[in-house]
Amino acid sequence: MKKSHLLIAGLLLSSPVFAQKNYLEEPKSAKTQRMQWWHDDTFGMFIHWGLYAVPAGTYNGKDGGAEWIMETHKIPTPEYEKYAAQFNPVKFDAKKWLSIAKDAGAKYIVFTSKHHDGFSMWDSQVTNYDIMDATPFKRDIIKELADACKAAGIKFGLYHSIMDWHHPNANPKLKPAEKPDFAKYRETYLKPQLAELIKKYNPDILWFDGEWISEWTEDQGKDLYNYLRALKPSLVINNRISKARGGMEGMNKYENAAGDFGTPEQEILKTNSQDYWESCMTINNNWGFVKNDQNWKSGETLINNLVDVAAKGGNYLLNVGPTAEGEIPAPSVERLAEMGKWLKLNKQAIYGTNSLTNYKEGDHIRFTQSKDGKTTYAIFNQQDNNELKLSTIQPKVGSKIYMLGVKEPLAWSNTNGTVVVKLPATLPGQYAWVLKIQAENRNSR
Ligand code: FHN
Repeated sequence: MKKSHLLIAGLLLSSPVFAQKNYLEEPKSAKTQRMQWWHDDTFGMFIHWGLYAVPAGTYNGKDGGAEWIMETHKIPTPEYEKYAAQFNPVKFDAKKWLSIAKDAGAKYIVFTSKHHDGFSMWDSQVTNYDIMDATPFKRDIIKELADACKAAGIKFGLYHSIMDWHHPNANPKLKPAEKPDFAKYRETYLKPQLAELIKKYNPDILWFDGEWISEWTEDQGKDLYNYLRALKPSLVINNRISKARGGMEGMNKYENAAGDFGTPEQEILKTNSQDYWESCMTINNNWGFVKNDQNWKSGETLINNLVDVAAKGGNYLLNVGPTAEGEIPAPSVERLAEMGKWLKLNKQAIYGTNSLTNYKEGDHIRFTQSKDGKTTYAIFNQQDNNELKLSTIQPKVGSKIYMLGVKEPLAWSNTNGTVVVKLPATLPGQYAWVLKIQAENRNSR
């Protein structure tokens, strides 16, 4: 090819027209491949941590708000900024946090890089309102967490709020000299900070929030999605980069929205879904640390939630809110450890499984299926006189039925489609048990 043609080709290919790939037009097969690890991992640990851990839910003697305390008590920005000088989490130990996540059976974490209060939990080049410049702690928390994730073999995700109560061009309540210029915030602050996070810490997931503000639009979400995927094509990004989710139910209300998965919050879908989705939930009642919130869900409830979510084809993102000293509250650690103990025995029924069209039988039995479709897992949390009756699935004639955690196969019969499985006198572990059954069933995904 002549030099002149090479030059023209070079100019064309470097032009935005050719360079800008539209990741929103990604083929389904490519998305399935990109999302496979995320869907297989099923269980993640959410971490809400920032300046709001200092007041810990109480301001001027009044309770209310956690990570929302600035808004709840209408704390003026200069007043709220003072928490930065008090933020010195001397007990923070990223490796310890990751061992808690790993012991829980979590396969990824999602950490709040910047919540609505606008405080950056890393050494940002576009602001001094960050952990390195504004606090006595002066350690790059996000780098320590990213390194600990790598060492622990756990995927790393970052939560990032589009809404920003601190930035003069993002918070319409502030009266800067000129009218807030949201586009300026988006182009000279939001996007550069996200580019920093990707380039410095290489996250696997970006988890947006605060998209409900009137300044944010679906078109801006699409532009941001393409911008981020161009920086890291393998990124997995939630649907709160767009405007599509309908409130806390979390699933898209219209087609072709930006984002890869739905985000039900504090709730689980009522039925299974062929779309990617992740239910995020607190263990007590708050995302950020609240010293007076001792309303902890039981380990049994959390395990049953995980089973229900997995049977419906979703992921479960369970939150911890560390203290201002940098410690994950003991009641959270205890419950996460119970989940890890259960998963140690029953993990093959959760990780890397698919949802079934008939994902449940009654209120106390859920089903998942192996990827090859040959094995169905019946997960139950109630049984009568050491028997479990099933009619939704039909084991292969002559096949063996096992209980996870029990060596010997179990006796079973099938009379006109009613399968009765004889359970061991002593069941392994607690709260819920798994039968491994060779049964061919129609897969919902
Ligand atoms: O306003 C936030 C809230 O503080 C928390 O971060 C949750 C967790 O997803 N999301 C928003 C409420 O929907």
